[in-house]
Amino acid sequence: MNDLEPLVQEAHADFAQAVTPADLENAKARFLGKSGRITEQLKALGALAPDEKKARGALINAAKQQIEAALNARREALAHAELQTQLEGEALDVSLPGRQRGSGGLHPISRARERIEAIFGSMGFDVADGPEIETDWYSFTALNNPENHPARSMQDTFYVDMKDEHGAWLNLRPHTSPMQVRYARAHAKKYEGAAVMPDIRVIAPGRTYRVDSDATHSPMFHQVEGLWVGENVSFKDLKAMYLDFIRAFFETDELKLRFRPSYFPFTEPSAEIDIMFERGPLKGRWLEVSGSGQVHPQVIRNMGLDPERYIGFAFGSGIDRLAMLRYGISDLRLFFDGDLRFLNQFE
Ligand code: 2NM
Repeated sequence: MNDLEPLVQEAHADFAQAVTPADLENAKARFLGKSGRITEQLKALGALAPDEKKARGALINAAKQQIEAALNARREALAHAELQTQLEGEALDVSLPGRQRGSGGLHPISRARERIEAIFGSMGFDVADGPEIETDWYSFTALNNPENHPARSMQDTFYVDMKDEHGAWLNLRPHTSPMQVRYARAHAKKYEGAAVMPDIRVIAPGRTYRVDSDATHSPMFHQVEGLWVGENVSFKDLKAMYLDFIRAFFETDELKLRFRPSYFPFTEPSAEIDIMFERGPLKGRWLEVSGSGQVHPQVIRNMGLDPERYIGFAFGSGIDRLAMLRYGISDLRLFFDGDLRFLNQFE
């Protein structure tokens, strides 16, 4: 061991302590810089005798090379560590699914509505849609809802802070029947004075609103109402038509239907329509799927038609409820949460 050995050790220790390239360059200057420790040693050579100079010079050079080697090793180590940190920071998990532009899909209620429209379309029904903000006359009066009927109260119907030309508050339609009345009036007007009027066959699907909110009621829900008016229409037409529809909708003929007496202001007589599956998970229970009835003569009159000549049948079903039954959904609110984990199942 020579007297320069501790200096080499010291350089090793200093370089090891450097954690950034700048630290390392400072440490380098302390040993190899203009007034560094090795440089000092080399300067001191001048004072030595020529024969001593050669041996001492070789020793100093050897120490210098060792220090330079240590410096380079540390430089590489720091560069490697820096690269490592950078790579970790930019780490890519190649096992993750790629980010794609979703293709999107129809909401289950829209799918159910489109099925309903296609089925009724194939049976010769027109599809009508119209305003969701309605006048008092179309939502209630035309439909034979008496002035003091609870449906007209603030607890049942949403009102808009705006009045119509008769001074009555506008409302968010509580059913799609106003659209049936609008459609029937336009139809009646079109054939006014004609010898014969083609039957009115129309469905009105769409958003409806009522002050109600729990697991089976949403303040906004969807209805489809159907109307068939003609000179020679009967309850059996309603029954056959609805049975065809419901069997097509659920894609099964193993399904029974019954009418159960009920009450609606706009129909007389009125009935609930229940269905029972003879197969599958819902087998054996009567399920209420619709209201229905013979359109009240006063409503026929409000459609611009003579109730002595024309007879009408109508039904009203909840699209949400039909979709729940078809897709096996237990909570109505899932439709309106917008949770993609739920919605993506219907693509
Ligand atoms: C229902 C039940 C029974 C209905 C009546 C009419 C119209 F416009 F003709 F008067 N449209 N829909 C009706 C009849 C709706 O929903 C439970």
